[in-house]
Amino acid sequence: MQKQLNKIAKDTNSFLKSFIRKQKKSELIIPMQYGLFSGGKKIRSKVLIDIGSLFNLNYKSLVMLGAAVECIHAYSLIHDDLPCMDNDSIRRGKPSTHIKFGESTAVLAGNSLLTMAFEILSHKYLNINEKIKINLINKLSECSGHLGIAGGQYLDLNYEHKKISKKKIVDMEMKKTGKLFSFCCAAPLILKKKRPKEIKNFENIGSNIGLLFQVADDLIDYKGSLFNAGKKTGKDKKKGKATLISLLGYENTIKYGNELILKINKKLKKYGPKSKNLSQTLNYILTRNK
Ligand code: GRG
Repeated sequence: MQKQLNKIAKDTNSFLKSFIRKQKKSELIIPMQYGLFSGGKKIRSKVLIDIGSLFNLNYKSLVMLGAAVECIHAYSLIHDDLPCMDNDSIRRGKPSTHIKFGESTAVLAGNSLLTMAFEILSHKYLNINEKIKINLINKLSECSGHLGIAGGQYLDLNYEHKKISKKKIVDMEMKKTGKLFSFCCAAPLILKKKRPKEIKNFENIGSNIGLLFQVADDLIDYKGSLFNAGKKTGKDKKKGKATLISLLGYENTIKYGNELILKINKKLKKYGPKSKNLSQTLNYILTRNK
């Protein structure tokens, strides 16, 4: 699993580096690269490639789609760390982008990474049918906006220090973290021109993977260390964050995570041994320490 993840991270970074190298230079490139190449796991790309392998899709195209997703992810982390958001000074064991380059530069580097995702999807390097490209761009923009990551982040910030129901917390996590995973699960089916119903099924799998990811993130914040996690831990309680762990407790949250894995695996059963990679990824997501 770790070997596959390392290969995907290496291939994604190589694509992104060469994409940036071929562009004109600007002052923002250094902070953008800092946010993109400071050691992220590339787990979203892994999920996208695992789903792509269920449908025998071309690895290089999947890496490019993953690269676009990683640009959005890096953008969300840069903005998430800003003082007006979660105000974190350490990310991936290093100073956050705004600590290193200043707040306004971090905002602009984040914005530029968002638009870079769509430059990648619309670029001629991604050699796919134009209609499919438009569908991918439409899905990724929908997942990133007010109905997706940005909307989820709004809820996350607004739920602080309030008593929030489990249903609302799940909805918030599925937007904030789940929507990007939904794109990763839907994109291979969009590429394969599958029916909307099938695409929707995989979007739902993505929402549950996002929720699983967030469950693990809560567990890391609760029990993990700065050394392993590469970011400060124990913050959720201090900030009065509405999390599943604050509602269910530590043990029940682990149980909830395992039940999510069973639920997702059940949906993947019809793909037989081909779904083994994704099942391994799910276990990795829940048991990771960073
Ligand atoms: C990106 C459209 C858009 C809007 C910005 C700030 C913000 C609005 C959203 C924040 C969303 C956010 C930070 C969700 C948390 C997801 C999460 C647990 C991230 C950590 O992901 P990892 O562990 O990170 O995959 P690495 O470091 O491995 O890349």
